[in-house]
Amino acid sequence: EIEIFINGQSYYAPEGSTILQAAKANHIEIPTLCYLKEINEIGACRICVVEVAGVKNLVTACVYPIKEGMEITTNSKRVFESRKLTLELILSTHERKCLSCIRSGNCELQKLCKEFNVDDEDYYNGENNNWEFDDTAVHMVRNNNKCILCKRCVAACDKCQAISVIGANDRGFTTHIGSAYELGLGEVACISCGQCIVACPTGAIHERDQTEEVWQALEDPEKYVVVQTAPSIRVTLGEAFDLPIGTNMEGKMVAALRRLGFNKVFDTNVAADFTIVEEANEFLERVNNNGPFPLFTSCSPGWVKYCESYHPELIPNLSSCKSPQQMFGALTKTWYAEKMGIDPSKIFMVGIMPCTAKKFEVTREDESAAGYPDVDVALTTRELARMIDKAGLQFANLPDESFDNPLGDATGAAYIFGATGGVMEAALRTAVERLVGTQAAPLDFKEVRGLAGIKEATYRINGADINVAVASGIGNAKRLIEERIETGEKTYHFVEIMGCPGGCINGGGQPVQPASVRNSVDLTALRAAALYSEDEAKTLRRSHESPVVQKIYEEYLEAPGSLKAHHLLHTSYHE
Ligand code: HC1
Repeated sequence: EIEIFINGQSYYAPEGSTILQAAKANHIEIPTLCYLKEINEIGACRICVVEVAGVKNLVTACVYPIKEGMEITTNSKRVFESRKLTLELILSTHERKCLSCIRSGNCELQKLCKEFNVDDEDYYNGENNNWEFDDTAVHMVRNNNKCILCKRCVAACDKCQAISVIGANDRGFTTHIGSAYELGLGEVACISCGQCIVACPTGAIHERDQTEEVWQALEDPEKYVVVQTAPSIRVTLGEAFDLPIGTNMEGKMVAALRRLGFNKVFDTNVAADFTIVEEANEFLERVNNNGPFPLFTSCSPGWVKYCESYHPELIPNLSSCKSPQQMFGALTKTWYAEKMGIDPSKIFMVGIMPCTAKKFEVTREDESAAGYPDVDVALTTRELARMIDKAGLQFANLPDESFDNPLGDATGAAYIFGATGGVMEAALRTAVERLVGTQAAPLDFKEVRGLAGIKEATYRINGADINVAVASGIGNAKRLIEERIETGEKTYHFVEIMGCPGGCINGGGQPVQPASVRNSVDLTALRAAALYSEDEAKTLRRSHESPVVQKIYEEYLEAPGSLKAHHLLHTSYHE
C-alpha cells in the first residue's frame, strides 16, 4: 500500500489503484457516469474529474493511477464547476421528461443533477436529434433521446456478452447508439439478455413494460389469473424497496401478489424440480446411449437463442427440456386446469422473471402444451415492483404469507437454480443418486458453486469419469465452447450455461443498482448467498424427492421421459 492525500487527509491504498478505486476504498465517493467496474473503464464522460497537485488540468479519476504522496482534491470549487458544466452539456441534448420516466428516482443522471444544482431551465433548449423510438424487439425499447453516450450498454453487449450487436453509429453531434445499418434491435441477432439495461444509468433503454396487460387480465372477470415467481425474485425484489441486497422476501412477495389480485400465487421452483427430473433423465439416457455429449442445459432463453443463432451445430446437444417457466405454464394449463375443472383458455399465466429474455421465450414456437401459450406474459422483477408501488402496497410492512397449494412447495435444489452452477448441482443430486443409489449419493457438489465465469469438475461415478462444466455470461460460454469444447481440448458430458454473468440473480430484469453500488459491492455474490442458505434450510434438497413432483408423475405424467412428459415438458429448437 502507498500513502496518498485526499482533501488534505492521509490515506493508504494499493499501488496500481486508480484514484477512483483508492477513494472508494477509503469511503470517499467520486461520481461516475460512464465508469462501471470491470465493464466500462473508458474515462469518457469527465464527471469523475479531480485535481492532482502539480498537474495542470483536471484528471479523470476512473483511469488515473495513484502515486506515492499524491495530493488529490475531490471537492474544490473548480472540480464542482467542471462537473456541473459537464452535466449541463449532457442535459442540453437529453430528453428531460423525467416525471414519468421509468428510471425517475433511480436515474444516475438525475441524482447528479440534484447534487450539483443543475435545474431543467429553458436554456438547455437547442438543436436536438429527435431520434425515433426503437420498439422492434420483444423484450426492450430504446429511446436515444435519453441516451448520454456513456457506452456502458455497448461494453456490456461486447465485453461481457460477446454479442456486439450495438455500437456507436455516426460521428459528432449525430453520434448515437444503434445496430449496424440502423437495423432495429428486433432485426439483429440480439439474445434479449438485457445486460445493457441493467448497465444503463438513465431511462434510455428499458424492458418492454407489460404491466398494463397484466392489470387488464386482473380486471377481467372471465380470466383466471395465475402467477409464478422465479427462484431468484424472492432475494432481489426487496432491493426495489430499499431493503439490503440479498434479503429473502419470499413471504412479503407472496402477500403482495395476492393483494394485487392474482387468483393463485405459485412458485416456479416447483417446475424447476420437474426440469431437473426430466433433464437428469435425459442425461442418463445419453449416458446409456453414449451421447451425444455434452448435454447442454436449456433453461436460460438468452443462452438458447445464442446457441440457435451463433452455434446451431450444437442444437442436437441442447436439452429438449422446456425452461421451468414454460413447464410451469404447461402443467398449469393441463394437469391443474383438468384437476380444478378450469377451462385452460381462461387461464392467464404470468411469470415474474429476473430476465428480459423470458419475454421472448413466451413467444417461442412449440411452447403451448394445452393449445394455448404456456405463459401469457413474463414480467421482470422491476415491473412487479412498479405494480406493487402503483397499488399502494407498503412492501416492507406486508405480512409474510405462503404460496398456494399444490404448486407452491419445492425442494432446496430448485432454489439454487437462480445462481450459476445451481442447475448443474441440482441435476447432479438427482442423476448421481440414480446411478449410485441413495446411500452412496452425495448432496453437495461444491465444485460447481461460486462466481467464476467458467467452472469445471470431474466426478468418478461407478468407475467412470463424468466431466461437467458451468459457464455464465455469454462471453464465458463462447470461450468455453470455442476454446475448449470445439477444439476437442476437453470432453464434457454435461454443461450448464446461463446467459447472464452469475446466473439469473444478475439477470437483465433485476432491480437496477447504480454504478456507485456495483463498483463497491459484489451484487451477485450477496444475492446468491441468500439462495444457498434457503437450500440449506430445506429438509428436502433433491428434486425427485418433491411430493408434488411425485404425485403429478403418478397421477398424470406417468414417468420421467414418458410420451406425455415429452408432449408437455419438452420443446424443439431451430436455427
Ligand atoms: Fe432463472 Fe429458471 S432459474 S432461468 O435462471 O431455470 O430467468 O431466477 O426462472 O424458467 O426456475 C431466470 C431465475 C428462472 C426458469 C427457473
